[in-house]
Amino acid sequence: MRRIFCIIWLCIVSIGVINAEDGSRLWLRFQSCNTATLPNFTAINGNKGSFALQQFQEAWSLMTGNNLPERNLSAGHTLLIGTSKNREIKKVVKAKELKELGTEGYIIRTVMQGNKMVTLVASLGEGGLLYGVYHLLRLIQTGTDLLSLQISEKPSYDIRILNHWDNLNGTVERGYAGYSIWQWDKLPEVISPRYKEYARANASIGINGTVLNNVNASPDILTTSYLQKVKIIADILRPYHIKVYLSVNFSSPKIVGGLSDSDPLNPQVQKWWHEKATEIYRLIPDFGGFLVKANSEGQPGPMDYGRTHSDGANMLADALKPYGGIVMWRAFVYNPSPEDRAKQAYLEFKPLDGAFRNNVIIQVKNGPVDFQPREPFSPLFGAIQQTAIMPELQITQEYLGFSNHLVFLAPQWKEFLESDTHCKGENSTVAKSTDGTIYPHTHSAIAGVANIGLDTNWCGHHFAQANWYAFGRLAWDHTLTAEEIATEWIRMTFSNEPKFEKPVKEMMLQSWETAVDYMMPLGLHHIFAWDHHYGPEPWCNIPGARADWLPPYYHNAGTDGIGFDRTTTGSDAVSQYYSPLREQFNNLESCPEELLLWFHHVPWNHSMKNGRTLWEELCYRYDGGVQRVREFQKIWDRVEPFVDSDRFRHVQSRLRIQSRDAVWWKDACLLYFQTFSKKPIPYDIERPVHELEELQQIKLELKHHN
Ligand code: GCW
Repeated sequence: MRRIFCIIWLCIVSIGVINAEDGSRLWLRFQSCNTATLPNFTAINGNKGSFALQQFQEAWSLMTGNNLPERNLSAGHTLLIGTSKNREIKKVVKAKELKELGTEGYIIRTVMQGNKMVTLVASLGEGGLLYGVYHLLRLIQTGTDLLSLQISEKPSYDIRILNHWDNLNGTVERGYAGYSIWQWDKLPEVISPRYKEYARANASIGINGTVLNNVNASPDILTTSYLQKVKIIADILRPYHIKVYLSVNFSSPKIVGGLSDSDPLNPQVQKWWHEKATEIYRLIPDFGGFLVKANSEGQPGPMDYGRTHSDGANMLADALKPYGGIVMWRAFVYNPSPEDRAKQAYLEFKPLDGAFRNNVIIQVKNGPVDFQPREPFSPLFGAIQQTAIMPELQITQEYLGFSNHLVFLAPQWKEFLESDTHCKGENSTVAKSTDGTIYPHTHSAIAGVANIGLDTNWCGHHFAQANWYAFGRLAWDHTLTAEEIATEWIRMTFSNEPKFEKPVKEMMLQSWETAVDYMMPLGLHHIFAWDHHYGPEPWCNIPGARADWLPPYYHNAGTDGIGFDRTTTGSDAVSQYYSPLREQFNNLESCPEELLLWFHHVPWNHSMKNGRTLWEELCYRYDGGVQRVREFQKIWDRVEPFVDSDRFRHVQSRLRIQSRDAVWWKDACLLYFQTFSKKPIPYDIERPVHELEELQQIKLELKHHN
């Protein structure tokens, strides 16, 4: 009777909560009226004081209103959570099995012991146990049958890390969800409850590292007073198995340390870094290491002293080495030179392959230019072999409509990770060339530029939470499909109701290609408005600005056609790829149409595979993007009965913005490119509703936090 009462009470409470959903609980709502999907656990057992066990209890009590009684295996269904040292675990799981999965891997299994049913979560380490517990909780939340579980998992990448582009003054570069969650001015005294919630959310998806500050790094972060603040955050994150890392400014020895320079070959400079490392590790014994943007977009670096990237990275690596720290050295470099920007990172880093210490990882953006809506993979993947190399993905939507547009990025990241580099023949995917399969190194890693801020719903747009979630899940297991990830996320964040899940999933899975179509189809790139990157400005021409910061550099539209010629007779970027890719990209006929204007300058009359001319196809792509956003609006309106009103209205309103923006993109790009193609927009396509001149006047006053 009490139980029934409790369930009814919970349902009433839940309904109340449903009306007041604000997204703050992310995918960890642990709210269940649907007792049919709850497992019939009667007891819990495990390592005394285990953090993972506590985490389970917390979630369980949110779902049921009760804690599970902690007792030995007894009649009924016991949940057993323990490391390989636990006696009960030892009885059922072979030590060898756990060893093979490493300290972060885990086993979840249902076993019968006589008439007793046991569901166990086992791992070599506490980290693995935590991940196992969150896996089990995910199964419960998504309504999975738990009667015969046989799961064993280990992560695809060793280091699964977020990069915050958060400045010490609380602003976030390319952040669209409010101010930084790190409240430096209040630390170390005042500790925001968000730190813990952040840690738990990341742990639940397998993220085990975070870089707290912007790669455009303030040297202040290495001052003793900031390090004491960093220590507080590290202490909070530690139980969640998350290590703290910092972005460092290469000129720190000079600026913070008062030395005459920051030359990596200067013994005084080396000594300064060693001492700094010692100071950091005294405060934070498990400190992860440094992330460095050097000699890139005006940041200082070893080349200021005539040294190389490897000189710089190795010096830092040597300082961190005694403590087990690593250096993530970014390859995002390009200079205002006549050389095609897309080629420059490769030209600078390929010759240095093998020149780095084994605690250095080269961090490379997914594409060769800069997080564009769609890019081919960077040719450095597969080409760097003797040094570890890690992908950098952008979770924050700098180039995808900020937090106004619904764009689910898992399909983009899957396309990238599954791209075949051909570095060791067929099936040498980017994933395999970075996760240690093809080139085993001391560490494998993947980074995502965070989209997290102080907004109540963390990410600005409720659906942007899905990108944080997807990054974690793919870093853990890059073989998951975008659809699997969307299913999990929808069920936990919104609802298990099929009438909600199915259409919303379809919308999410189409959303990236849709945004590509209404922004930059067929391989177009970087035709954004100046500096803030919101909205179209393909005509943008600022006198005196660097050519490679201006759209015409990338689209090259003229009466003869459009696109960047990167073939062997153009910039020859194609030759940075392995055969047969380079030949495939080089040839207009075999180049994938999705990347056509990335690699080729193509006449307006060029015949596409579907028989349309390039101009016509461009028009249909833009229009298709607009039409699909309108479909998204309809899908969302139809699922209203299954969503709480706050989140419903919020997303509905954002979709309206997205729809208007899509039309803006289409009209701006088609009317502008039409001045070159001089051809009519096919007559079955919706007519532009703006004048080109009117669109060219738009100058958004967007705050750009630097
Ligand atoms: O895409 C560009 C962004 C910069 C960013 C830079 C980088 C942190 O516009 O804001 O700076 O990339 O990745 O270093």
